[in-house]
Amino acid sequence: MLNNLKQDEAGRMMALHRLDILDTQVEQPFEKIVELVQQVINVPMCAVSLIDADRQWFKACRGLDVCETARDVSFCTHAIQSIDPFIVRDATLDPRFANNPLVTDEPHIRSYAGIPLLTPEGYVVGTLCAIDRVAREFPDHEIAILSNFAKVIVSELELRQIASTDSLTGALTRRAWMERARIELNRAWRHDRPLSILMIDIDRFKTINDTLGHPVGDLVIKRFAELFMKTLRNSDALGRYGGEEFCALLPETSLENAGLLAERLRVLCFQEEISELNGLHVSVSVGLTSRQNGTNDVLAMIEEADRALYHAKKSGRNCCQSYEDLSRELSSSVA
Ligand code: GH3
Ligand code: MG
Ligand code: MG
Repeated sequence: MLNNLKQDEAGRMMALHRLDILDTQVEQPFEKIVELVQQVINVPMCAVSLIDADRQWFKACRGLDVCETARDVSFCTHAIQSIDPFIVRDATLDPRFANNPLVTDEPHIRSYAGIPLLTPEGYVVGTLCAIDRVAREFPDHEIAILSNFAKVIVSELELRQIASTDSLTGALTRRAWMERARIELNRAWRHDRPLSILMIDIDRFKTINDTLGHPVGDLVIKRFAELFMKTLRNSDALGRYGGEEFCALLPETSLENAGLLAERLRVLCFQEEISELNGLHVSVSVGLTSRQNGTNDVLAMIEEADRALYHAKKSGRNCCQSYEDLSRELSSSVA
């Protein structure tokens, strides 16, 4: 096997996060694989494990009743140090694992075979592992089967990533962004943390297409997306919500800070020089909203940001509007 393993942890974490797989819902291809492994290798436990900064998270598993464990006790942490299969025939005889709580206590792991999930870039993001409660060998033909399944998993992860990326801009597709927003909103809700979203729509975009042509329109969409991605933080997520409409997910961001960011993006867009526009400056309008106490519904937040965006358009475009200011104005004008 080609030894192109990259071992820097920061790069490995970025490769893992690019896959956008952590905390996502159950998906069929991975379910089928763990089921097949369980049957073919005849093991009580099997998992597709992704190694995050301080935990291992199971995209799919059988025979284990948790969806994650701490990284420091996990066998898979050892398995990702190399591109070769990592095999423990009897954990009670291995000084690295004899006192491990996963060995001495539930689920009483006794033997383990983990195949590294090696991405084409050369990072091991996790393992496919087969686990037994008795000491056992994992003969070559079983390791070969596991290795083939591990390759299928990596292909599935790549396909998933391609399907979740908008080809023109590199932003997330609407579906992938919604999935990420759902995960982040749940997290914000659980830990009572702030979270905001922006909806950004390019102003009078039809005119650009009509006067300068569709390819120039495409170029504007692409350049603005680049500008957004450059300006957002790593932990934020940009989605292409529709044709010339973007959505930005801002975890750990208050409404006030989201407002500052929205304004910065608005100004950057308007200042952007695109030679194909022959001196024309293109603007955007932004609607934004923040997680209210108890809000746990992505669609409700999008609806709020959309209403604010609609209002920004009505107010003359090239401006930002928050849903919170809007509803305050509306309720004071009713009173
Ligand atoms: P407003 O300020 O109200 O947003 O005006 P607008 O012209 O931007 O309004 P609208 O949202 O109705 O028009 C968006 C246009 O974007 C319509 C569609 O033809 C064009 N469009 C959608 N997707 C693409 C794309 O991928 N490339 C290009 N060039 N144009 C697109
Ligand atoms: Mg528009
Ligand atoms: Mg639009």
